[in-house]
Amino acid sequence: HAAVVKQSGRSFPKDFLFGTATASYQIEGAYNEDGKGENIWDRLTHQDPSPIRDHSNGDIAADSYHKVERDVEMMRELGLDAYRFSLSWSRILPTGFSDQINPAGVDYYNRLINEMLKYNIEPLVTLYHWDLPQPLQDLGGFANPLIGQWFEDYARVVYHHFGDRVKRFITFNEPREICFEGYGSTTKAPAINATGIAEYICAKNLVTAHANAYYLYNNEFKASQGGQVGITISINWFGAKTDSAEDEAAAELKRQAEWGLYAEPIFSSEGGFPKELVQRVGEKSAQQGFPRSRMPEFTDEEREYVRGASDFFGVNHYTGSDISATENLGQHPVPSMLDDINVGSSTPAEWAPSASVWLKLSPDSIYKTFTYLKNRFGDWEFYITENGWSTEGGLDDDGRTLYYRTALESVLDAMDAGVNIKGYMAWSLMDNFEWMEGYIERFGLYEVDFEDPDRKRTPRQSAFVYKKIIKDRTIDHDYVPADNVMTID
Ligand code: GBH
Repeated sequence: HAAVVKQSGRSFPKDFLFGTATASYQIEGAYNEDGKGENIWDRLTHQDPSPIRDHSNGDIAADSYHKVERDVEMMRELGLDAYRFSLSWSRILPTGFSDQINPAGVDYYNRLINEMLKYNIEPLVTLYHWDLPQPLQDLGGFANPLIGQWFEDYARVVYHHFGDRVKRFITFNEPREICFEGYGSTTKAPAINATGIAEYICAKNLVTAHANAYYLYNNEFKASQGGQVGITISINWFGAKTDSAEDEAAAELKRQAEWGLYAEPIFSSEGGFPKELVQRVGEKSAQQGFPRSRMPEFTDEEREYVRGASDFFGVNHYTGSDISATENLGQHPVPSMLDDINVGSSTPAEWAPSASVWLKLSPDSIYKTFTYLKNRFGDWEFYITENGWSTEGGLDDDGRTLYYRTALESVLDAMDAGVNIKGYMAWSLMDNFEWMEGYIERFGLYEVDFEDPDRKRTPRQSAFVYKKIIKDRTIDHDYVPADNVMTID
């Protein structure tokens, strides 16, 4: 692989957090054990006909509910500083509401956290990675403003039970995927498909629910627990395809619709939804005969409440694309977010493909993203809470190794440019249920044998490479693992 020419010799600071990430529904299994309630992914994957590519589900997944010791052993093998995982809301609160706590669910996470802490592996805990309790969905889910109260009540239970040991909480994983994909399309549960309407309603309710959980921590827990609360937004790089004013404006609109919708209310100095997007949706709504904009507004009080409500800025970053005002515009339902912005995207032919259609190796998109974020939103503490590469399986995964090395060089570029990136979580520790793609696309540093009742985990080549990077705190592009024997150092 000649693509990476940089042999930097630069190093990551000692206190930089190297980790891996997973999510509850994707790894835990035990979908109906020990009192866990039904969630929206249980419901979606059990539909007939199945909307999942290989008709699979997360009923067993990687069986992590029964594998605390082995999962932590893998973290120790890699030498991780941190591990990001998510809590299953319906495992802790089977009905979604906080009046009924499931002790077995609390116990599972206690055992996991305690096992990690034995080996100084810091837990980064996501409260919500897409698995809403079904009873709350039956009441409208994120389209109901009461989600703000339900989530706050759940957050109180989480802080109360785990906050003595967990010092970094992430409220939501990827608002775009929750709102746009779940409510404004059919590509994630609950697949509401109220295009051009529900994703905007969800966005306002979600950032407000996040702020509730942030202030709750500040007011009732911070003094005694001393931790931090942030949010993770999926941010890929959208640059203009050419330097024409039209393409620049198209790229700006794309950034605002894909992630500014969630980042701007929390992290910008003005707060509220992004200006050009608000204007565009207002104009389109009027043309379409709506008496008011399809995009809800914030009152001044609401805007002030959400603005600045975070201790850090989490980013899941995977790739990038070039945005055009005129090319590849595609066909979109009316109304819809995609019709509202009406831009096209493409990627350079030389970017290597992964096993996922949407994921190409974009060599400097981390640098571009983070320098942009710092310029636009200011000097936040940033965490890269996911970054990773898919294959169709197999232990020889040069493509993944190249991806991680390239990405980490780009992280160093951004840090050299003064961006305060505090940590990096590789997606993923192990193969898992890849949502609509089932078990077809594999993101793990460890391969999981889903045919084996024991769900045996085996390190891939990239696991050895990542381990060496963590240990050396630098990227040796020439390193080739000598044998495939994994040990705990
Ligand atoms: C992350 O999302 C998720 O947080 C994680 O759970 C997931 O396993 C990981 O990525 C890998 O996918 O197929 O063209 O409709 C990253 C953002 C948004 C990327 C949805 C894939 C589907 C595009 N994801 N997108 S498409």
